[in-house]
Amino acid sequence: MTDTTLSHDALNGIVMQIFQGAGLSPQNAAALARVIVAGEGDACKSHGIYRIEGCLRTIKAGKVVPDAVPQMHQDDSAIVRVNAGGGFSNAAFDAGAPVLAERCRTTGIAAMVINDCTHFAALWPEIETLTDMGLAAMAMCPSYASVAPSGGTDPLMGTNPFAFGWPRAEGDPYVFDFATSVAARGEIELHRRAGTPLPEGWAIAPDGRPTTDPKAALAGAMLPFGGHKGSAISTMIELLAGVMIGDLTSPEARDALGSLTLAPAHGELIIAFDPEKFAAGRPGDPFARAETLFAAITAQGARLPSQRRFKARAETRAKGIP
Ligand code: NDP
Ligand code: PYC
Repeated sequence: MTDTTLSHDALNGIVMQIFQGAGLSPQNAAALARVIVAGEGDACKSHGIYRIEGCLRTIKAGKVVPDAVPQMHQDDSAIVRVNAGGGFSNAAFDAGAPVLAERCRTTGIAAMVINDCTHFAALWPEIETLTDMGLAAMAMCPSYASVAPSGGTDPLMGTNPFAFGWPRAEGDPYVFDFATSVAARGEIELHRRAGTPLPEGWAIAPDGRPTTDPKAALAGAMLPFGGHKGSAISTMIELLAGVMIGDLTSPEARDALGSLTLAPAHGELIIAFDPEKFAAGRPGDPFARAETLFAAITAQGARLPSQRRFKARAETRAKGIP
């Protein structure tokens, strides 16, 4: 490491110290530090160390339970339920993931429902936890109302992230993780802080006109990716990871919090799949067939999602995080 870089471990120690100093229990501080350092280390700045400040403001405002202990509720079904008890989602995920994986290996498919959590994080660290266990997985959650439906002008949906992962025997898993808005709100906030304009097509101002001004975008509405298609996927996330799991939708989360400047509270849905169980009795090995598909994508010069991230991770592990 140099005098302008930190190792992952060193940054993790600092972030842990900051959160414990703000009153988070060691369990919650460790879970938060892990995803924030992972974000910074993978050059995902919209969910890296810049998020510390927002988490601290959310703790100070009394909107998150700093020493919450996740409570697991198990029955015989394929649904593993974890109540975060008003704490951050990350400790709840860490508590439920091994149970989810075990249930999935038995039944072929299983879901984890996280309720009553404050959520600020990227989803790919969770997806990678499950792909590391040899499972395919998807994760999704609402956020708070900041995105207009396609054809509308008022914020209603959240930036609702959607992530998927497929395990690979060699090398990094196949993972994508994106906001269902054109870009994450964190990207707009980073433009605001840097004083740089947004690319066109990201947002509309409060008067409904297109804007490249980050302040006007934050006050107005962000736009869904892919027009009506992103809008529909975002609506699906409101239904599955809000309504269906008995937790808040994005407009409800905004109204409950009364602000778009603190981390929102709602639920999250994670679904795990055992590819070998799904493919049983069918021709071909699912993992080998997936490799054929990935090779055909990259043979065209296209890159797989997360390749930029994995490259950044290798670099920051070798040289430190700037
Ligand atoms: P990006 O648009 O930057 O990236 C989305 C995905 O597309 C990534 O997996 C990325 O991989 C991949 N990708 C980008 N360019 C290419 C390309 N040319 N070819 C193939 N794949 C590509 O992300 P977003 O701004 O939409 O979201 C950022 C993060 O914000 C996510 O991690 C998400 O979970 C988080 N988020 C969290 C929310 C919450 O409520 N908790 C709300 C909204 C977002 P790579 O990283 O390698 O570029
Ligand atoms: O970047 O859109 C976002 C976001 C919202 C909540 C957490 N991240």
